[in-house]
Amino acid sequence: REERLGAQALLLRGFALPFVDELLPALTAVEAAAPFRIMVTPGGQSMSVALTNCGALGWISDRGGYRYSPLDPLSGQPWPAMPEVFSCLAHEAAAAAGFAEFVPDACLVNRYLPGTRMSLHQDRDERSLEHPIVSVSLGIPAVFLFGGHTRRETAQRVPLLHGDVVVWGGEDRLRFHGILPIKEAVHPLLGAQRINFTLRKAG
Ligand code: MD3
Ligand code: FE
Repeated sequence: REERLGAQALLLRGFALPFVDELLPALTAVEAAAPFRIMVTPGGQSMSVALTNCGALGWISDRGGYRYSPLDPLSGQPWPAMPEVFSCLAHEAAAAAGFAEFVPDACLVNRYLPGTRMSLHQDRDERSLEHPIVSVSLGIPAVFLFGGHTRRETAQRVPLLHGDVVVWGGEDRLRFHGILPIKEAVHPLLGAQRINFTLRKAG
């Protein structure tokens, strides 16, 4: 149930399934303290995906740029603490992919409704790019675009399903990636949405 996407990118099919009973109430608690919201890009466009964060640092976007912040700009308060089940899952998945001692300090939670997409981009707002990123998919399916180190290289299409975990590090850390528009579907636990959360060492 392991698929190698790159030299240091590993897809762990269903890795999060044993954690789901604990992940869902933890997500509900995060969302209650820091609701999903649509952010604006530095260029002034509204994003398609709604997002929130938990942990010491949260990723934000506004007219001033992309960055990590210890405070939720909506409430002025710190982001909700990272639930233990999130950090445990991230630590175990990173270890399974060969990254020992991964301790995330930031968790970006993305919510996709049908029709929502994420265009090709690189993740480079973290202070050190040495640390891996662990991504967890829940709810309705998505097609993940796994590109190269330049925008023009053609991207592989990889389906991501409820419970799938991907770990990205090393030479694959700066690959372009994105999500195709989500198809209409209903998941028995999450309804008509996909939740993706990524665990990062941002500070
Ligand atoms: C490959 N999220 O939040 S997760 C993001 O499904 C993001 O919501 C997508 O891209 C989502 O930035 C994809 C998979 C992922 C996350 C980070 C990566 C793939 C990555 C960083 C480097 C290379
Ligand atoms: Fe990304």
